[in-house]
Amino acid sequence: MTILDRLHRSCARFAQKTALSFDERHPTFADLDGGSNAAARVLSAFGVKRGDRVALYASNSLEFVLAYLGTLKLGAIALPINPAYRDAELAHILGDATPRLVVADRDGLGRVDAVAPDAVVAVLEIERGEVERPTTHRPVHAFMSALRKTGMGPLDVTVEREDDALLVYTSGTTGKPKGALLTHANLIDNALALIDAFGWTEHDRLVHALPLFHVHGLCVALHGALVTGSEVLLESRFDAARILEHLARFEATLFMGVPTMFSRLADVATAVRLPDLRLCICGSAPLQDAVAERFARRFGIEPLQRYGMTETLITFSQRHDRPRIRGHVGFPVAGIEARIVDATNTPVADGAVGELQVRGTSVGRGYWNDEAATRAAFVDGWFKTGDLARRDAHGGETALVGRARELVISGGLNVYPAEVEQAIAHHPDVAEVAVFGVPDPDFGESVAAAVVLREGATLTSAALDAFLVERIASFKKPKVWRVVRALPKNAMGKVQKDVLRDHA
Ligand code: MLC
Repeated sequence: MTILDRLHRSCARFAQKTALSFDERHPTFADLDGGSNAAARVLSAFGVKRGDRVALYASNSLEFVLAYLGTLKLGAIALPINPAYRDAELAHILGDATPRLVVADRDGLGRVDAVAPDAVVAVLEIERGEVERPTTHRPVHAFMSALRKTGMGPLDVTVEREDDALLVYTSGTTGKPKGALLTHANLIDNALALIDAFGWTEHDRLVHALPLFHVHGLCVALHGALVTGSEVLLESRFDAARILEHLARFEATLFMGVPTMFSRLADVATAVRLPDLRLCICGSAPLQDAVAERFARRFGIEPLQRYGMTETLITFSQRHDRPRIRGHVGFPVAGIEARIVDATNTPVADGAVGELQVRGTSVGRGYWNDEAATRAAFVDGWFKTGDLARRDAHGGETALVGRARELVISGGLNVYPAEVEQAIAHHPDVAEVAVFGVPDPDFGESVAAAVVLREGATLTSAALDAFLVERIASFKKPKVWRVVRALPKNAMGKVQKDVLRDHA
């Protein structure tokens, strides 16, 4: 069984029910099924075959959903890319994943053209309103127009559980994003496990304000809705006041988000009440108790916490029918085993802190084109999460207490300092740089940088910020800059980021 089989089942049961609302359009489950069949045919006409990668370089839209499902229906691999990525990040991903086709919106199109003029055969433009003549040398095809002219009947392609389905690039420890590969089995098994943990049924109504280009929005939110046959209001972006209004008007029963979203929702100054909302699910970053408290006080709902990673999908969750303990992420979901180990990979006793390792149905194969990174990610078949965890006494809930690796999670987005350090180090006036995370009231954590300038250089933080604009996605740019005379180092010559963090 795959997500596609379950989508098919939802279509058979709820053919005429609205599946998804976006931008004044309200396709039914039958429309989604037919539309994604047509999308598969359009992609196939461009030569996309089983195993090929199809890049989806765009923000949320109905077209994104159709192109994604169409890709899966061909047995091809969907490659969602954050549209915030700048030239270097995009060039790396396109060069590494070598997609046969890129589906992009207008902005994305120009960027693909600039960074990969020859790497990609064709580009399908997601039209929004008027289509102007594109400024590209390569043939550009209007996706929705092509879709309307194409047959909606089922395709003669069989997709197996072990087929690769999804390739998502995550910020890399070594400075370059790495592609985490997930199979159809990973996707469906995790969707079913989460549906059980959340008590999700066809009667639920989800306001979906997460980006579809990450696994939270795609695999947790969208897959769950397609599999259960529940209705979704898809948002193009997160705007707290607007989302609150939509939650009320749509009579949403479910909402999912990253901690920043819960924090911003709790701060909206309106009297809106949400009597239909039964469950709010928070993940992708640690939820601070204070944020949970503010949200619970405002809306009378304690967010349910779950834990995951792109590479493993969601491996821990609290349950909808059990009390929620703040600062905890519940238990391993169905199909997942977990252990907490010391530096020799020996399990520690309950109550002790160690690295969390997981294995089971949703843990992906590893990294695309990178056997060394894949080998390093696993030990004896266990995936090393790099997160430090503690299981409460007597096999109770697990709490995440820190990270074994340097990683900043800003508003639910992963940023590895090495990647930002490399970008800053390219500036000719920079002698040394260290990037680290600092607490942030909105994003939970944000990126900070300490820079040592070359002799005689007089660089301002504004100039450094401007230097980074076209080099890295803006969410990775430091929000706090310090120009320092020297970086604090230990006896081994390693930069003491905890010292920098304390100063910042
Ligand atoms: C936006 N900005 C951020 C940021 N998001 N800066 C730091 N951290 C972030 N997370 C910056 C932009 O770069 C921009 O800067 C400015 O804020 C305005 O951009 P925006 O797009 O209008 O921001 P906003 O809508 O406010 O976005 C905030 C957000 C968004 C929280 C809604 O970041 C978001 O959707 N986060 C969710 C990410 C997610 O889905 N993660 C799941 C990964 S999967 P400038 O300089 O250009 O003005 C995973 C596995 C799991 O982790 O377990 O789920």
